[in-house]
Amino acid sequence: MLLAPLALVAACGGGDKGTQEPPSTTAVLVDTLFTFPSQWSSPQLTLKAGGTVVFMFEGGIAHNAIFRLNPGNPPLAGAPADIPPTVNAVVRRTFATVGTFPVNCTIHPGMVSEVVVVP
Ligand SMILES: [Cu+2]
Repeated sequence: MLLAPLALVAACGGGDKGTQEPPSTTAVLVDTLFTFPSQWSSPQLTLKAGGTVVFMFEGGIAHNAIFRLNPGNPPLAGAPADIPPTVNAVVRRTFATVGTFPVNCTIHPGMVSEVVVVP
């Protein structure tokens, strides 16, 4: 099998005029994740520290959310409390700690998003 060549953009740092590039995504204080039948509505959210994710559990299907990829691992430092299996309800979780937190529904393999928490 042939792999398509990647188009790479050379990033040469020669043009620095003393300003920093803004972040590529906009961090917000409130964002929403909906449940589609077996996936989250977005693969990634960028949240300001102290912000809230509103989890909209819809469609009559039970989903949960744990904030780590491996259910056997202990919770990540700074992660909010896991959300137990939930049907047709709204659950909010606050992310107070900077870091990257997977959002993993263990009922549906591969139903993973992540919350990137920035200062
Ligand atoms: Cu699910």
